Parts: sequence; C-alpha cells; structure tokens
Amino acid sequence: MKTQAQQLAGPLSAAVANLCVGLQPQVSPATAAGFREVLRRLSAPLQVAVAGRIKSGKSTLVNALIGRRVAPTDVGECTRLVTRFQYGTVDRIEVVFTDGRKQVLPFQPNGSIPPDLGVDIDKVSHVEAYLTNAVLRDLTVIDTPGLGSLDAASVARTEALLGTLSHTGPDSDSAGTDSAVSDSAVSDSVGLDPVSRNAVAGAEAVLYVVTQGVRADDQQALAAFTAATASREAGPVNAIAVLNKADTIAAETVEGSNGDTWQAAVLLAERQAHTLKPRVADVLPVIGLVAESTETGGFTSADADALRRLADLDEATRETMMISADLFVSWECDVPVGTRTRLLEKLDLYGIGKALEAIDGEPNITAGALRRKLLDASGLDGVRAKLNAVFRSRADGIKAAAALASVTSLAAASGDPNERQRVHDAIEVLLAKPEAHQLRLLEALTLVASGAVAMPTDLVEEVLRFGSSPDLSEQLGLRGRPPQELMAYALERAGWWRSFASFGATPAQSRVAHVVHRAYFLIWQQLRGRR
Ligand SMILES: Nc1nc2c(ncn2[C@@H]2O[C@H](COP(=O)(O)OP(=O)(O)OP(=O)(O)O)[C@@H](O)[C@H]2O)c(=O)[nH]1
Ligand SMILES: [Mg+2]
Repeated sequence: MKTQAQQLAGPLSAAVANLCVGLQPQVSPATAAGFREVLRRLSAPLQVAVAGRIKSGKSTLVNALIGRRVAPTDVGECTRLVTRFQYGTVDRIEVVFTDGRKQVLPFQPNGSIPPDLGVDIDKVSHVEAYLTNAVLRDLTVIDTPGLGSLDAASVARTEALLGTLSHTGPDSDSAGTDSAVSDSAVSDSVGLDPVSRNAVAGAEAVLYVVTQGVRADDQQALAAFTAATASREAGPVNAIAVLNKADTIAAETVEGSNGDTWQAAVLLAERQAHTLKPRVADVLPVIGLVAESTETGGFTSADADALRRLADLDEATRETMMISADLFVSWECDVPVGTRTRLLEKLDLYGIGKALEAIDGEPNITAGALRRKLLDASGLDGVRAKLNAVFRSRADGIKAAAALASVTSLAAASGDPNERQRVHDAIEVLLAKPEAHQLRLLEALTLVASGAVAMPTDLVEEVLRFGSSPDLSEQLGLRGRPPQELMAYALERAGWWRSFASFGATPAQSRVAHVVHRAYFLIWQQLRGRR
C-alpha cells in the first residue's frame, strides 16, 4: 500500500494511521480492507458536508465558499444529487453510477455543472467535481440535497451516499488523471460489505444551513445526518450552522433589532444557537446570495453602473421601488427592466439597498470597492473565519477521531471477539499516550455535547469551551485577560476537575473529568512555557 504520510493532516492522524497499519496483519481480510479504507480517508482532505432543508441555500453557499458558480442552484435534477467538490489539477466532472461506473461530463459554458446531466438519474450514486480552486486543497465540500425534503428518493440518495461516500471516491491524488487510476481505488474498496462500508464512511464535519426559525425537525434532521456519518455524533467539534437568507428576515418581528435586518439576523442566530447547541459550535448569520454574487464574479462593473443610475433617481421613485421586489421591477424608471431583474437575481432587494447606501455615502465608489462592501454585508468572512477556527485548524483531530470511530465500528462489526479485543487494546494503548490527549478531549467533548455523558449545565458549558476556539484564553473563558490570571485559573480548574473525577462523579463523568483535568494542566503548562 502506498505510504501517504506526507499528506496526513498532522500527528494525531499519523498515530491512527500507524495503528491501522500495525493492526492490519492481525485482523481478518474484511476488517483489513476496512482499515485500508480508513487509511485512504485519513490522507484525504477534511470532508465537510453542507446539509440542511431543501432550498435553504446550500448550493449557493457552496459556490460562495469555493468562489465559483459551479453548483447548480434553484432548479434542475442536480439539486437532488450529492456532489463532492474536491481539489484536482484540472477541472473535471464525473458522474458516478451506483454500479461504480463513471462518466466524464463537460462543464456548462458558464463553468457550472449542468443542472440536468442527461443520464438516468436513478442509477446515479453521486457527482464528483474536481476543481483547481485552492480552497479545496484542504477541504472537500459535499453539497447535499435537502434533508427533510419530501422527495424520498433524494433523501435516500443523501443518506446512502453519506454512508458510502468513500467506497466510490477515487484517491485524492488521482484527481485529474485518467479514470483507470480511480477505478482501481473503487475496486479496492468495493469488496467491503455494507456494514464495514458504513463503519468507515461519512462526512467528517457538517456545515448545517438553516433559515429563519429553526423548526423542531431541523434538529431531527441534524440527528438524522449524524446517524449517517459513520456513527460520529455531530457536536461542537465538527459542526457549524449558518442562518442563511439573513436578508429576508423581517426585522420588525425580532425584538431588539431596532428595525435593522442584520441586527435581527444576529439576534435570531443567537437564539437558534441556544436551540441547536451543543449540536453545533455556533450559528452565524449569512446572506448566501450576496456572498455568491460577490465572490464568484457574478457582480460586474455593469451591475455597479446600473446601481449608480438607480442611486441617482429622485428620492420618491427610489423609495417606492425599494418597497418590494415587484415594485422594483415594475415601477416606471429609465433603468431597463431586464437590468433590474438581473440585479434582483444577484443581490435581492436587501443587497441592492446596501449598494445604494454605499453609493450615497461615496458617490464615486469604484465597482471593486462596492463589491467589497457587499461582500462585507454578506457575513461570509465570519463564516470563513469560523470554518477556519473550528474545522481547518483542527482537521487533524477531527479526522483522527473520525478514523478512530471507524476503526472501532469495524472491529465491532467483525463478529470475532478476539479481533475486537485486539483492536480495543491497541486503541487503549494509543489513547494512553500523552500525544493522544487531544483525541481524548475531542471524544469527551462529543460525549458531553451529545448528552451521552450527562453533566450539570455549567460544567457542560465549561467542557464545551475547549472546543470553542484554538485560542487558550477563550478556552478558559477569559478572553483578553493577562497571562498570570489565565495560569492561575487553569491551575485552579485542573485541581477542581481532579477532585470531581475522584469524588461525586459517575464512572462516565469521572472519565471525562480526568480528560478535562489534564486539558487544564496542559494549558497551564503551555502558558508557563510562553513566559
Ligand atoms: N434572498 C436570498 N435568497 C437566497 C439566499 N441564498 C440562496 N437564495 C436563493 O434560494 C434559492 C435556493 O437556493 P439553493 O442554493 O439552490 O438552495 P439549496 O438548499 O441548494 O436547494 P436544494 O438543493 O434544492 O435543496 C435560490 O433561488 C437562491 O438564489 C440568500 O441569502 N438570500
Ligand atoms: Mg442545492
């Protein structure tokens, strides 16, 4: 087997990879095949699924994040398919059929995936899109059809695929080469039985898209999604939510917003965070449509010109037009209707309003500066920063923890008690090593977040703070405080958790408490080392 150590996300992934390699000769051929699959996934970029209800704006957001209008939005059968966007040396679309067969398709002239593929969609497993975009180098983005959709077939396809992604996915290094290479990767894993496939498959992280008003079944959908992700629970470690279509929120319905749409979105997102936490690390407001238009070249200098002309209209006309999308298009004015429709499609009324404000404040604003203002208004930067903080910076831990969960499931599925014991022992040895502390902490966070280990609310919050940020002061809940105070607090909490582990805790709580104690101790050590 190829050694791909140089592609691993970091030391934790390397440790789990070593564990797999070491165990391979000691397990049945079926389990060994599963381990090979785990190894392959460990060396691929972090797999982030974008999930949520139908028409919540998932594909729009995917385009904004990739910086290219490549995922079809709104209409077409492609919105019912799972599409994986991954890094490749040349742009290429591959339709993968349920029997493992593949067919290469051309892009549309505008660079997007055709909304209708011209193949029998019932036989399609998913679509692989290889793109040269740098964002994808360390993140594979998986666009999914709406969960909770009425279309049972798409739901089944999503669940099936999130449960079996890896078995048809080609090696990441085969991207852009001929399909013979990737076919061998398929035959490599096609031998996996469904149970093992499930054990190793699944996205490693989720970006969950909600819109105004998290409904009860959004939480259910999140739970259903988790069920499909290789028995990895979604939690603050590997899940983020966005409140999309923030522009469509009626500010007057949100108390405290002072009639400001963005402020309303921020407040709603906070409320939703209460509902969805600790299933997700955070809920951030975003306007996917504006983000997409400004990040993918959709917003042009012709659009900026048209907006300048609109800004020049007399105040009464302008005010009337901004009342509703209908009036904006139908009201008599000398900006052509087609131009106005185009602006609406790209920015919607809120984005247009923001642009007009910007022009009012700075009449000679360039198209580039206007684009930047709109991008700022979209909230995409905040989402990117969160993705970096929660996913990218911890990809090693997330991948390693997912791989370890797969290894455990594979052993459990093998049916051979000796084999299960061998794997179990090897994992224990690995976790006992000091380097593996981060893995134990991620596991503890997930256990606490999912409620698998019950804790009093204040302790839950304290534990989950470790997952909130890579920044030590934020992990301590003492952002911006002087180092001396941070150290004293870390030491005090370390002591507290040690006694909690020994007294007054259930065995499960006690295991978590030991990990938390150590986490504080390590933070203290790190802080001391900085002085
Ligand atoms: N006003 C507004 N419209 C948006 C926003 N984001 C997406 N849309 C629109 O919502 C519609 C659905 O967007 P998609 O990106 O196709 O949604 P999706 O979740 O991928 O839909 P399915 O794949 O069919 O489930 C499109 O018309 C988008 O232009 C937003 O932030 N604001
Ligand atoms: Mg879609």
